[in-house]
Amino acid sequence: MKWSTILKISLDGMHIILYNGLCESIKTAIVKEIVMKNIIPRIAAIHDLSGFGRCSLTVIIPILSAMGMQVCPLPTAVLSTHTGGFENYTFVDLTDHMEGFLEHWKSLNIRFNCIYSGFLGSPRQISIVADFIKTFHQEDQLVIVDPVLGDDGKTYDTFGDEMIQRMGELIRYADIITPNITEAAFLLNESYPEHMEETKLKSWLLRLADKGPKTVIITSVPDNLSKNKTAVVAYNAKDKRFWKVSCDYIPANYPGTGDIFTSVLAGSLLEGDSLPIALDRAVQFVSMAIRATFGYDYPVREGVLIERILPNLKAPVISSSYQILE
Ligand code: PXL
Repeated sequence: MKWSTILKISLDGMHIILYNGLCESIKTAIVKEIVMKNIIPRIAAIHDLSGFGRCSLTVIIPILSAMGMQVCPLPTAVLSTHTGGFENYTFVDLTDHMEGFLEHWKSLNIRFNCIYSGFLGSPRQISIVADFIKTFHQEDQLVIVDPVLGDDGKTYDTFGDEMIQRMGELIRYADIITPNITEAAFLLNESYPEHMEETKLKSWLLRLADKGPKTVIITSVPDNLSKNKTAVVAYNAKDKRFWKVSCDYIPANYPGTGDIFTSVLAGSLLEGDSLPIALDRAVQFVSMAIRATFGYDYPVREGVLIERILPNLKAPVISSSYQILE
């Protein structure tokens, strides 16, 4: 970027006078700071674009934009709808185009504060995403891999054993992973659990952290004590603490809620929130989205009405319900 452009976008009149009085090395340091840090946090979002049904990029972009982040989509596939509950959808696999994005962005020296991947279009995309993470690595960057594979004990339509196995390779590169309980079971080669005792849950979190990510978050965990509750649990290998956020279970399985959860979590962490607060905000937002939708006779496959509640992302955190698991 040219000095003049940086001055124009980042310094007002008063600061320009001060700036002009500085020696060249300090000027260079200021420019470097502005360019490196990104005035607006920037996220590379590696997900599919499903035209209808509110999931992946169609919820990720509005949520993170509303939270003040710049989203740069690297689409993995383009579909007419998502794969849950629709038939005859079109699916355009973009595997052959992803390296072109990577090369072009590299030539532009784009810096990302966060890399966030989700639904991938083919097993071959695993190594492309791993390359992307290595190429754009920088200090203080957050790498989030949502290992999208399935839900309710089953894989999504387009995935099989190869994708499960290769997703296990990709999570090695992540700082944070956010599988739901079905995906956690797939990654650990375990069967889908109807109940989950705390000791077993902790051992799953630790076994996933052993694969590389410092923070492991499992969503949609059935609550042992109450049929009307579900929970999100997390383990942070840095301080060795376990966290849990419970919420009311609403009997409708809306698509896209995993993408919504991880987007709010990412935005919250990039805003500087602690892990338990970010978990809390993400759980509260998903619950609010489900409640905003459930009261209507609205087709489940069309997802939750985030348009109604996006402004809430700007509200301060009001109450916290997270617990530490001893
Ligand atoms: O939200 C997960 C997801 C993302 N993308 C596509 C999907 C699904 C879940 O069904 O089908 C295309």
